[in-house]
Amino acid sequence: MAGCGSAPEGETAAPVAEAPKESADAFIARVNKTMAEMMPAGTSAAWLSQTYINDDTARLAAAYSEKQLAQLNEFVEQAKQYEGQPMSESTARAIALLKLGTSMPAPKDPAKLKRLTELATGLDQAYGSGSYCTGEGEEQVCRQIGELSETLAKSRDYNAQLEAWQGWHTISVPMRADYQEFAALINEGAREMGYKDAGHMWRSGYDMDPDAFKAETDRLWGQVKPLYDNLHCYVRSELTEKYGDQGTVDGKYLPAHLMGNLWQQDWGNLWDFLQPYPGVGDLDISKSLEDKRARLFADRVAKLRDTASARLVEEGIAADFDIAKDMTQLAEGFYTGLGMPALPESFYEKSQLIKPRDRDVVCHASAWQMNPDASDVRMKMCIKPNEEELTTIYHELGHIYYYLAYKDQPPIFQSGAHDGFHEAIGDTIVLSMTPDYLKSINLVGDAVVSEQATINEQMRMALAKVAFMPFGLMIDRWRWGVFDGSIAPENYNKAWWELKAQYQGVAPSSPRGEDFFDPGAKYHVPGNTPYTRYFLSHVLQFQFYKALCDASGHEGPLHTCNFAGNKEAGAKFWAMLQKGQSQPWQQTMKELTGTETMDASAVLEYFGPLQGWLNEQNQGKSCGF
Ligand code: X8Z
Ligand code: ZN
Repeated sequence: MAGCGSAPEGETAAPVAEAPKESADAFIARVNKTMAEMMPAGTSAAWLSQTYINDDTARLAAAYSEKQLAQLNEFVEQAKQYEGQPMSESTARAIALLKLGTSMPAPKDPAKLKRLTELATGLDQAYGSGSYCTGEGEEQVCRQIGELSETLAKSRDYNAQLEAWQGWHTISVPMRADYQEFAALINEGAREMGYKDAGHMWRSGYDMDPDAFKAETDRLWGQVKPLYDNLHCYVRSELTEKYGDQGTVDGKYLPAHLMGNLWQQDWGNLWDFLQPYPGVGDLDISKSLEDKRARLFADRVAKLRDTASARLVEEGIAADFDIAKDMTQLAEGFYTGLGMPALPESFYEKSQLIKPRDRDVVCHASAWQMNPDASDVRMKMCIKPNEEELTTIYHELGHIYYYLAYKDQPPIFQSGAHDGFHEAIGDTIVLSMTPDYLKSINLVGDAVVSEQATINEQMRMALAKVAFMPFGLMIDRWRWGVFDGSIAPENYNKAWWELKAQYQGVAPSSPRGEDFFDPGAKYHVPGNTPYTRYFLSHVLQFQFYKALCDASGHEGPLHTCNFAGNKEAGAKFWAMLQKGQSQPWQQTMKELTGTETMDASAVLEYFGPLQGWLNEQNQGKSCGF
């Protein structure tokens, strides 16, 4: 960028005695100012490229990303002259964070940088427009992720599920070569910044030694694994009951296409046959939402004089929007009930709540801060009326409220304490969605209090949270391996399925050779979003939940706590969010929870009743994978 800085490229740091012309504080002030200036146009281009997928928006998004990454490289280079210079703690932190300002470190070579941004945008759009088509000509039927996911969620037909699962995994086959090139380029960028590879860089963002960080994730997983193993064992026997020999792969693994979800990261859609005590307690939130949507549609149709089919389609779309907005407002109500501000009006005008019919978009849910003062924040989803989507809205609003809370921090500190914190905010609130709370928002009837109802509630939560944990870990175990070279391109798919077997105990029902590229069928791989954050979030959210329950004066077992409407809990949460990334996460964590370490004992405390029940159920069964 013209007029920015003076450090010549590639030269070593200035001798300690000779102070740079611009003070470190002034340098960081300039970095913040430039970041703030560049942000709106860059995020607008990125928003467009995900909500109007075509070559033009791809070109714009790549061009802005190129500018931003080149600017970042320049700042990182300039920052070198401050090594060993005296400066305030806050400036030192800002300088250290600068290098970690992207998960896509770019090579300095302009041609390579340009190529990298084109690959990244192309992969993102390829995922968003992914479509599985069968039949020819007029008979051709194409299904995108929403429809294919719905088949997995609702069909119990072995072959229909297999076709949907395999169909989605065709969309990533063409990504393989681009991903390989992409990985090599970000590795090069990371090395130029002084990291061993891109994975090493990703692991360096946690205010601790990157090797110690990896060990920390192993330790946390070790805490939860016995609970996961128990859940896996129970689910495997239920699958066997339902599908016979086809309910497992080799009697050991859960078949990838039978888990109700394309990636087996959330098993909640199998509630119909996994609920321990059928019908005890009324937790069919999806049904309530579908019914509500049907009522909204019926109300609209009742007012019509002209019921031509085109008109009905239009009213159907309007009802889809009505229910999506309704669900979003339910979630907003939780946050405002804690004393947090209402969402800006522009949120509802500018967000994408439902899937547009006229173009391809990236449906994978995300939350956006468009400008530095967070006056323009948006959510991008393709909401459908079901439980999973409702909890995703609560999740996304967690990101949005983080943006709103830290808006007064300088741009470099406008981020989560670490990325796992950002992912944990909305999920902490989801943990508070107890039957009492769900009743208060009219999604279920009167809460049933009994041991069986407790086990049902716990199972409902475990199928989402506990099932997720090994998945949260394995994705980056794969990418770290790709980046450090221990997973060679010719073994991409083999390594992927080995990790899935090892961590999740999941396997495909037929071999998935190297003619496939199954990692590309998960958004965060083509989207280049680091994934360990979600694993960490699944530990942190239970710690945050416990701390907020304590703040609210909750008494009794942890899983019964609902802190909705509690202003003390809200104030504590908001205070944490306001800190952003301005201090090491350990400090932020201590202010909320009283401890500086991540720890899964709150997960185990929460699921205490279920763990006991599973132990009984699994007696005499042979478990393990
Ligand atoms: O990607 C997400 C969010 C956006 S940050 C919808 N999640 C992970 C996923 O879907 O794979 C939330 C849980 C895990
Ligand atoms: Zn998220």
